[in-house]
Amino acid sequence: MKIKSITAREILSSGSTPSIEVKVTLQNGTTGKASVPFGASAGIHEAYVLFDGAKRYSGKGMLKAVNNINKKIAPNLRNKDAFDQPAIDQLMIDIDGTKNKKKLGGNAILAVSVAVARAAANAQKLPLYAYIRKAYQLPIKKYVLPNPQMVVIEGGKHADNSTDMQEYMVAPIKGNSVKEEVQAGIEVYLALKKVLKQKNLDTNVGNEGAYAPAGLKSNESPLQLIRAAIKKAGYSKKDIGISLDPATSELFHNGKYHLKKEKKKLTSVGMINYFKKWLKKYPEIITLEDPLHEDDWAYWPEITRTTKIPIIGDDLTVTNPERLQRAIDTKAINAILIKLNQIGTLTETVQTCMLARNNNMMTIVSHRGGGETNDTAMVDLAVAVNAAFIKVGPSRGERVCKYNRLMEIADELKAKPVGKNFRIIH
Ligand code: 2PG
Ligand code: MG
Repeated sequence: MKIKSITAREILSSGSTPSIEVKVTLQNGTTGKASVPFGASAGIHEAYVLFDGAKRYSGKGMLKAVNNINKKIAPNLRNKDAFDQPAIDQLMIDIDGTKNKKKLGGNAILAVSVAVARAAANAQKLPLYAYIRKAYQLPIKKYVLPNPQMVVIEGGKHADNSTDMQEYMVAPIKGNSVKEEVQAGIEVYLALKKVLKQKNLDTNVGNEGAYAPAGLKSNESPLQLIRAAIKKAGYSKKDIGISLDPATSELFHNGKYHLKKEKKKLTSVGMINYFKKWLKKYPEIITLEDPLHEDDWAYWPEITRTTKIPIIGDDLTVTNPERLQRAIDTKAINAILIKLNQIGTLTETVQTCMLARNNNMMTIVSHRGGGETNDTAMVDLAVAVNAAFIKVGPSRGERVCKYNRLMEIADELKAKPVGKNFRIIH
């Protein structure tokens, strides 16, 4: 099925900055659309996000990327086979010619990549998740759906005056149904609002729709507040775990991890010990993402070896198969965060997911904290690869559309979430 046309437009994302929307039309008239997000605490090894850098939108316009799609990508992809996604993606990688997709922009390439996949899925009358399995001939038989990982308190680069650490999440793991797990997560989020109000803390939300209260005493206090909220909502740690993403690349300057809230400067070993104390005190913590910075390769194996929970690479691995291979070889992590825009094509993203899977590593597919859109491709990807979790905020339209898509797929497939067995590769 040949591609007839590709058109890109500048749209708005949740960060009140632009993003790109692409429409692909196939020769039989079938269309597919996609839009792409970007991060606030993006890792330095991610695919390049091409912003205009001029005056409009404080330099964050995306007209250069839009132009690259309309003028450089579209003419080269016209008449190419939309059903051959690996070839489509490879062609864009070749046209770009740089290691981090700097010339065309990772944002431009990814928007086209996902829009082509959607058009192809539509032409084959398949939901996107089923098309992804088919297009890459993934050797996965059953559908085991991801649990939610809901950001309920946020700080760091996602909010002013909150914690140094970026994300405190609740992870419902009861496993009966996606609907029940989403409901449980939201009920805890709403209970947390009451807990915060009782303590005279504000309930304004940050970039990802999680609370971002000023005046928290320490980086540890959210753990106590969330523990109280889980209880208040009538759940226990059997139903709901806590997941953390301190996003420590953002805390690391001049050789030390800076915790401003606590006036502490820690070494890598100090940071590891800091988290180990938490893990001991809060056994409900079930996953820990980016406990060390994106190039702290020497210390990652130590925290992974000496803790019992999944240690997730995000900025460390940036959905990049080469960086994941290094992490596998050095035993730096035992779980990986997946973001389509970190690497910039659907094909490379699926490749990274399968590399993780073949090494017995769970995957968590994630939203972005800079500018999100209403695109839900990340959910279909998570379902296609049997990811263990989807990490998404609990409020704001660009977040809840992801949970709504997951619940829609659950109804369609009559499949259950992975629940407590999230570490097992299904
Ligand atoms: C993260 C993400 C998503 P950002 O660090 O995991 O929550 O944040 O998109 O800002 O990099
Ligand atoms: Mg992260």
